[in-house]
Amino acid sequence: MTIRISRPLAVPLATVAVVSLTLTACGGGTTKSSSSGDTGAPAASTAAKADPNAPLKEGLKIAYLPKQLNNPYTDVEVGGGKVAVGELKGEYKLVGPNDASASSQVSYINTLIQQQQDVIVVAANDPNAVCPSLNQARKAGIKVVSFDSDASKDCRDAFINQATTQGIGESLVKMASELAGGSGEIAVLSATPNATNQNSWIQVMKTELAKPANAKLKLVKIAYGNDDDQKSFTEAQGLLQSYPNLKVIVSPTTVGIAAASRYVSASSYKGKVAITGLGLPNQMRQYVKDGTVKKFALWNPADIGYLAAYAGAALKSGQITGAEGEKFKAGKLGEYTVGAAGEIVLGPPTEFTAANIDKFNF
Ligand code: RAM
Repeated sequence: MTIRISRPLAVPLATVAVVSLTLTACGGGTTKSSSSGDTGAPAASTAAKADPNAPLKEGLKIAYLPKQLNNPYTDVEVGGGKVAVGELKGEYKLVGPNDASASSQVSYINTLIQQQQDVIVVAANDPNAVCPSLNQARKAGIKVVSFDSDASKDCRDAFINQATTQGIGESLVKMASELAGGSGEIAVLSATPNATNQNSWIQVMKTELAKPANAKLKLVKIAYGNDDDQKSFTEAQGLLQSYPNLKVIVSPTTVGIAAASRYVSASSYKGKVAITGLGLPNQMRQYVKDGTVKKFALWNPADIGYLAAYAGAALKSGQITGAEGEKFKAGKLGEYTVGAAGEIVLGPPTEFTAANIDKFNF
């Protein structure tokens, strides 16, 4: 399958030279929802015609609904959104639950509809649970942009993906393989069992692990820390106790990787079991410095929030409808092109090691 990967014109992830992971430009796409069913989707927005020259509307009410509020990743993400909404001369709003459980976001969406927001930017805790209310919002004229964790594509206008799903899954396996020396037991410490983003990355990981090149790597368990620090800590401990031959814990969540690193750094497993995955450099710095963690990856979460605001404003202003091939400008990030199924890809992730981590501050 070939998809169009949107290429920003000028998008350094940081102002310094960094080692970017090599990503393939195939596959990826949006995540699959198990049963989208009849989601009450309004008539396809693509029926409307995009006018790339339409002026960007000012004063737009742009509301952010991340997976959960008490997560340092969320703070960085919506921080970028706030900056962009300011540039757009709009009204920024942030609401959200304190836990990332499947149905925790529905009541917030209903309130945002009543408040007549212009754009809802949402990181779905479950691709389908949010759908009926998101489609109510769309029927009321609100543009829905999913970011970070996609909603079913039947109930949003565009999806800001942090990097290609394929690329993230591949890089997770690549880092695990390097750390395991090409063979041995690995485990995944994920976020919640319903998270669209983690589940789609794990799906790619499984496909990668089934390839002959990875035949000696064995995925023994997928554990869920629910993006709760304490539960993630306990799950990491449980993995190490249950699997004495475990070589690597791969945690594709900033909450999980930080909790697992904290556990291992103070345990007898330090230096014996590797931790990798997706982490915030500021949370991971101490574990890289003390030798617990050799490498991990991420993108700049602030850029996702920033790009989502510009995509929402472009949708609400009629510059784009979410159809493949449409282009819009995203402030300092430059021009983006909408890919297949309304997906807009931020750019490649960055791999962090002791050699470059001090160049990043988020
Ligand atoms: C956690 C969340 C988020 C994910 C990052 C990598 O903070 O699960 O959705 O994108 O990790």
